[in-house]
Amino acid sequence: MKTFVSFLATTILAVTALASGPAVAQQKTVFKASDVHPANYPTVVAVENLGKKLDAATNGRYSVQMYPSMQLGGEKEAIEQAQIGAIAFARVSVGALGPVIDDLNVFNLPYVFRNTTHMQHVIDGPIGQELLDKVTNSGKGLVGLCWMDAGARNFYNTKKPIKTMADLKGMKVRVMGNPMFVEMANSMGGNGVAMGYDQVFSALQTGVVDGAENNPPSFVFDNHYQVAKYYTVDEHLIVPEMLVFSKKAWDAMSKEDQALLMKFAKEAQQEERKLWEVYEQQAMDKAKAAGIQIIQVSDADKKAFQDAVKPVWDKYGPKYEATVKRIQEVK
Ligand code: GTR
Repeated sequence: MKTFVSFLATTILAVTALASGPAVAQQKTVFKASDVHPANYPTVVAVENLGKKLDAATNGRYSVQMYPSMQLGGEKEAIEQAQIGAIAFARVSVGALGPVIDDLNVFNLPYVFRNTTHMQHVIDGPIGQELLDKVTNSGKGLVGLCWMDAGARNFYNTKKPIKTMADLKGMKVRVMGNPMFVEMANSMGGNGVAMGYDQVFSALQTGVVDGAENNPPSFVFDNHYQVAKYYTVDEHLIVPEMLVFSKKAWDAMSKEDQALLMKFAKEAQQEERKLWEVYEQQAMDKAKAAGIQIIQVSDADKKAFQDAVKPVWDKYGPKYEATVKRIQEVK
């Protein structure tokens, strides 16, 4: 017995030494992160920088490996992979997350924000935090870390300049995989075609769709401008993005490490915004230099677009009425 006790004591000591010694300190976790956008895109850079900070603050216990350019698939795939813990970070549009966590769809209502500044005030404030928490508490295997800016979305196409809504008539327009957007495009006279982002370039090129809709950086830096020569600034959607984290990975972290990750995520939200402003301008400059015809919709015509989406509001608006009211009250 004595021998056994002393054996046990020695073993415990050895394990403790191991636990506090270099062997455990060197245990490393590399978090996989997925983004549909290429290197240098604001969302990609912000998550990479978050990773560098996490790496430094944890002495390399945690680091981030970014997989940009849809290397791990589109956004639907990224969300699913994060849910099962195959990857840790998915930076995705709220357009793609809405079908998974319905509360988020309030941000997918066309023209719900007055402008991008209004949207920023909403995501930076209590409503933004509540929706991040809704994701975390949804039981869907995700943690809502932070928001990211994605400007306003505009129509572009391979056929002709869209100057008024009538020009959209009968056009096959790719939208994100969310029924709200199909109905939005249809209510404006087009034919909404829901499709993953990974298929858009080829669909435009082969004529499977006539057009799509997105912000200037996506239009330009994901190369859609090479095939779609007409870009109409109508700003029908201002949809922010979210950086979500796998609940599985989250639960395996200590409270202290979780707090660090949250802190760096909040910093990433602000960093991405600064990068975004510059990138959006660069995208517009690049589009102009490439000879893209940029059509600015007049205020009167914008009103026509806005009026046209009434059926979308009639169908989805009532469900989000209370939040919409609060959004409208934000200055
Ligand atoms: C972009 C957004 C992506 C993706 C894409 C799309 O603006 O950054 O996350 O959602 O739009 O249209 O699918």
